[in-house]
Parts: sequence; structure tokens; C-alpha cells
Amino acid sequence: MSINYSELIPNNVDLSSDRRLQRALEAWQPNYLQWWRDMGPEGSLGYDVYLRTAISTDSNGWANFGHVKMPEYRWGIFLADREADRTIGFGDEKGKPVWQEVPGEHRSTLRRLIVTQGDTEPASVEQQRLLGRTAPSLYDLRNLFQINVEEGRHLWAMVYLLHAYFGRDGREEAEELLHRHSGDPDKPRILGAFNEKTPDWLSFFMFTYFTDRDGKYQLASLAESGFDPLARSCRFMLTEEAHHMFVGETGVGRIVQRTCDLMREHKTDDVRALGGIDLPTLQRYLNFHFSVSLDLFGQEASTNAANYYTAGIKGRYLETRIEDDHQLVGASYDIMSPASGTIVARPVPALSALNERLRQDYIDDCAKGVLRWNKIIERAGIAFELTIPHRAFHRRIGAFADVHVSPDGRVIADAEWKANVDKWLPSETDQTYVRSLMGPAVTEPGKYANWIAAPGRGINNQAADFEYVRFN
Ligand code: BYC
Ligand code: FE
Ligand code: FE
Repeated sequence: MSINYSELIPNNVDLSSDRRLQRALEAWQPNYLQWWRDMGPEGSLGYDVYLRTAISTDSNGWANFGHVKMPEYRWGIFLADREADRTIGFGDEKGKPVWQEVPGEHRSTLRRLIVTQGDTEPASVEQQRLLGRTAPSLYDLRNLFQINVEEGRHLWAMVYLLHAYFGRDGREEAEELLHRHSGDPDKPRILGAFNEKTPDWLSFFMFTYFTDRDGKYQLASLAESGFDPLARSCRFMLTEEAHHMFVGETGVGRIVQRTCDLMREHKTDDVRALGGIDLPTLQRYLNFHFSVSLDLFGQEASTNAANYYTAGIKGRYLETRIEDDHQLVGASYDIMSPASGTIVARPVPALSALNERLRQDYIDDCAKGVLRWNKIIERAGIAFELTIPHRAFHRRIGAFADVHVSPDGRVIADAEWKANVDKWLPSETDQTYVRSLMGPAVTEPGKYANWIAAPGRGINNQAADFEYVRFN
């Protein structure tokens, strides 16, 4: 279905046929724009940015590219097309028609999940607010802004659901989504990783690789939902998400490339002397962002997750492609937990292990990009391997929150943790060093900061010296 751009709020949900809803969203819109001006990318209001805008929800050719000022970006409400005769794919109500309205008994659960999802989107924009100052190139600056406007659109997607299906409480939640702020001591964002800082571009690329990928897995689970408007919203969000993870994977890959080039050219491991980011520092940033993102999957054993599944609200990753009964009653799944100084696996009901199962799908996916980064190092003939730390390393949520675990998966005493933490996680010195490399922004088309390689190709096949951002 194509998108109606003639309206104040572009949409493919026939918004004009519901005047009350349309007016409520039009009343929220200026608050959103005020939030964008206050909390969105700093100093960017007048820039012309080469952005893609969604123009249909077709899988081929859904996007249109052109220079736009970000406050004029056409944020809108786009749901993937409705599937005829779609039925609930899992849980107690498996096989019944999906819900087009919120069932009363699931109202507060659904609202809570939608609010949690919605909360992360503007949080990430807030976290990335200052990065424009230190962009390593116009290409990267454009990618940052592209991600920011799309996370803004993801907020719109959840706000639409809140307004359309949750009445007054939904409208109140939509306001609150603009009032909580990342890292705010009084009104923080809901989930831990979204209150961390994203102070430099290495953190940004790690965040878009690891944390946006949590987005992919959570959205995919919600795309299976029996609440059809949620499923359709998440489906379309996933098409946008791919680019965010691409920016992360290629961003880290380009840093790895540059580091290897410097090491080879100067026959040294000491790339800091040359203004590069050494591989052990990359490993520490990876350790941090991976572990913080693992926490986003929740507790290993979770009755919440079991309830979401049984109720048909939140499924597994690619639920319909899994061959089992899609009810999981009586099935078991092994989860890990610390027990007298080691880590043991024990079976629990599969229904309560759904967070852990999704976390496993996520870990497998994360490992693929790390393989590609290692290929770059290998091609340069350098003996170094980036690795994914053990799932129990540096956790704040779940069974491992109260123990120290090394990256290779040993439960360790306080003293060993303290003695090694600066080898395992970015130290003050690392952070100060990485920050010292940042900025001022590189604004000459086709030029890149010294610590990162140029990308393999331009966005939408643009030439190497394309002017992705015009500052006016
Ligand atoms: N931080 O039973 P559990 C994205 C709480 S990212 C703080 O495991 P549940 C994006 C939990 O609230 C995708 N608290 O919880 C990426 C619960 O509290 P209560 C975001 C946490 O609810 C980049 C208690 O611990 N989407 O889109 O089953 C850029 C028990 O835990 C945390 C979603 O997350 C935490 N990390 O599972 C932009 C999808 N973890 O009830 C965007 C929606 C747990 O005891 N959310 N707690 O007070 C969910 O599906 C679930 O809420 C979670 C947690 C999977 C997050
Ligand atoms: Fe998002
Ligand atoms: Fe994203």
C-alpha cells in the first residue's frame, strides 16, 4: 500500500477516516518536534541531509533519497500490509484469528511492551545527540542522521499504537515518552543500555552493531504478535533496522581496516602513536557493548516471557519457521547459572526460558560480524582475533548480576576482577584516548578522519566525494 504524503502526518493507515485519532496525533506532533529540536542532533536544524524517506511499504523500492532538512523529515505511520486471514501463531490461542483490537485481559501487558519498545527509540537519539560535532566524514554524519530520523519514526510507530488502541492512558504514555530522557537521574529511560553514554564514534558503531541488533530480535519477536497492528508496525520497522546494523558492522570494520593498515605500513603494534585505535581497545569496547546489550533480553528464567508467549503477545525469533507445537507446554530448555564457583547448565520449562532462547539467537547473529572483522585482520597478516565474551561476563540483569565472570567464562573473585577489569572493559585511559581522536568534524567531501578507512561504496551508489550533508 502506498503512503499518503498529502496529509500533515504521512500514513498508510487511512488516518483521515478517524478524525479524533488524527487530531490527537496532530496535537502530539508539535511536542515531538520540540523534543527533536531540544534533544535531537545538536546544531543540525538548518543542515540539508541526503536521507532516505519511506514512500511505500513494498519490499522493493520502498525508499526515496534526497536532501532534506531534518525537522522537515516526513515522519509518518507505516504498517506492513495486512495479511489476509492471519492467525495467532503460538500460545494458548494458536490458530485463532489475530486481534485487530486489544483484548481487555492483555491490555496492560501490551501497553507495557509497546511503551518499553517506544522508549528505546528516542533514547538512542538522545544518546547520539553530540556525535555530529566529531563526525569522521560527511558519509558517516549522514548515516548518523539517517539512523536518528528513523529511530524518531520508530517512536512514531509506537505512539500511533498507543493513541489508536489505548485511549487516554495511551495518550499519557505517549507524552511520557518525550519526558523521560537518557541518563536523566530523575526520569531515566526504562532499559539500562539506553541510559549509557554514546560519547564517541567507536561507541556509536558498537552500539549500532550490538544494541540496534537487540532491536532486530525484539522487533522480530513482536512481529509475531497476535495483536496484528503491533506485528505489522514491527515488520516495517525491521526493514529500516537493517541499515542501522550495516552502519555498525561496516563502521567497526573500517576502523579495523585502518588499524591494520597503520600496523602494516609502519610495522608496529603501537598504533596509538599514529592516531589509530589499537585492536585490544576495540576488543574492550566490543566486550562492553555486547554485555550491556545482552542485559536487554531480560532474565534467563522469566515468567513474564512465558506469559507473553502463552497469551500470544510475543513470539520467538522467526516463530513460523520453527518446527514444533508452538505451545511448548512440557518442553524444556537449558539455561546457565552460577553455582558454587562455576557455571552450570540446568533445564527449565522452555516457556520460562524464552528470553534466554532469544538471547542465544542474538549471540549467534553477533558472532557473524565478528568473523568478518577477523577476516580483515587475517588478510592483513596480523595475528589477532576479536572474540565475543562469555554470556555471563559483565552482566547486570539476570542470574549473573551478582557474580564476576571473566570474558572466557570463569566465575572469579573480586580481587581478580579488579586486577583485570581495565584489560576487559574500556578503561578511563582508553576512553580518554578514543575521545582525543574525535573531532572536529571532517566536512570536506570524500575525506575521512585518520582512525577510520573510507567505506567500500557510497550510499545509494553516490560518488566518493558526494556532498551528503550541506551545512548552508
Ligand atoms: N533494564 O522477566 P524479566 C531497540 C526488568 S532495542 C532494566 O526478564 P521481561 C533499539 C523487567 O522490566 C529493543 N530492567 O522482564 C535499539 C522486570 O521488571 P518487573 C527494545 C530490566 O519484561 C537501538 C524484571 O526486570 N525492545 O529497539 O520479560 C536503538 C524481570 O525481568 C531489564 C524491547 O525491549 C533491563 N535490561 O523482559 C534504538 C521489547 N531487563 O516487572 C532502539 C519490549 C529486565 O519485575 N520489551 N528488566 O518490575 C520486552 O520484551 C521486555 O520488557 C524485556 C524484559 C525483554 C526488555
Ligand atoms: Fe528503532
Ligand atoms: Fe535502530
